[in-house]
Amino acid sequence: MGNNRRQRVSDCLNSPFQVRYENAARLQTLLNEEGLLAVISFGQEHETKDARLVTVELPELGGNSTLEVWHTPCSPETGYVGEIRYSRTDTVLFGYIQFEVSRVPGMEQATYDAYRAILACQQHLGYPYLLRTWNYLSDIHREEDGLERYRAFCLGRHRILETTPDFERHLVAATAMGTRTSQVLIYFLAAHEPGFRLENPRQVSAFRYPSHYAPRSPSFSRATLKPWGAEAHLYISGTASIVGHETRHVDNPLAQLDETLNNLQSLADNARRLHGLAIQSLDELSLLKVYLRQGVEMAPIVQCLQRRLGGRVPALFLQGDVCRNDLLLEIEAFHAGILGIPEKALGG
Ligand code: 3EB
Repeated sequence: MGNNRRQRVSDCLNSPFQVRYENAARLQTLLNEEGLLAVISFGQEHETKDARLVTVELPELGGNSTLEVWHTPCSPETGYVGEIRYSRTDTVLFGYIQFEVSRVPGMEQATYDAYRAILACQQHLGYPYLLRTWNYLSDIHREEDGLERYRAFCLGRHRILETTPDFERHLVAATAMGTRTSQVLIYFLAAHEPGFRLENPRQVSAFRYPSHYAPRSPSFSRATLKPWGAEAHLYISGTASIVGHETRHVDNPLAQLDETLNNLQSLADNARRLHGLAIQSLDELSLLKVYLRQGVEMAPIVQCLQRRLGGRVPALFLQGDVCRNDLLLEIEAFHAGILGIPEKALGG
């Protein structure tokens, strides 16, 4: 790909990329396309090494083999900065880091170091603001030196992010999910300008969770809203059946799904009220990614989703270990929409 970034400025005035689910049989074709910012595959890792390709090693459910494809009208440039592989346009930076965590120095320090490498890459290339992160952690519930690995991850992430200017205001949407492989994978999206941090009035902000969940609270926001000209992207974090800061409906997957959808609706309402994002109901979302804990049956979840969303939103189902033991499922979402006038500015 080299340095031939043949792009017209006008191409990137609105959303710099679009996201779609496509059939995994298209992988080679996609990798030969110029306008590919990133492609995320699921399940087994591929032989092909490409800075635009990451593999989330979680089994896809439902018998399909799906890719998440980030198309751009530009020609991304790819490369390395330190341990980060990246793909970028003039507007956005996609990057990832993958590593083994050994007992020494352990998950906290490994997370600290990984995020330090990400921040350095962002600084070096000039995309200082994160918009969203995905964190896939091996053995997320295992205890090491008396601390669950997810909690050690939270410690390391907090310790590095709190060194950045105005860090709570700039917290971004995230996913943190357990995998059954040995490596940790973190991938991210960053830009020249920050997005807006969005919280959910039904939920205590994760960065304000009481300390019994983790010695340092999880450093993420419920969503990031990023205006791109007259358009906007809404990156919604992994969202679960949590009201206030407590898990609801322990052992009841369908009730957890219902509560999760209530949370997603409340977030969408907040994006409309505060920023004028043109979204009324969840069936307008662009994409969903549904994570089910092992043993949770998929068919009833699909039925219930169809009842509430009418089956109009493309959804990908993965099996993963949600980071709180009592959560049976989690849903993340992406929405590309239009910005209008915020209701709050109209007195709404
Ligand atoms: C929750 O709402 C569920 O630590 O980055 C969801 C998404 C969750 C991201 C993270 C954790 C994270 O607290 C867990």
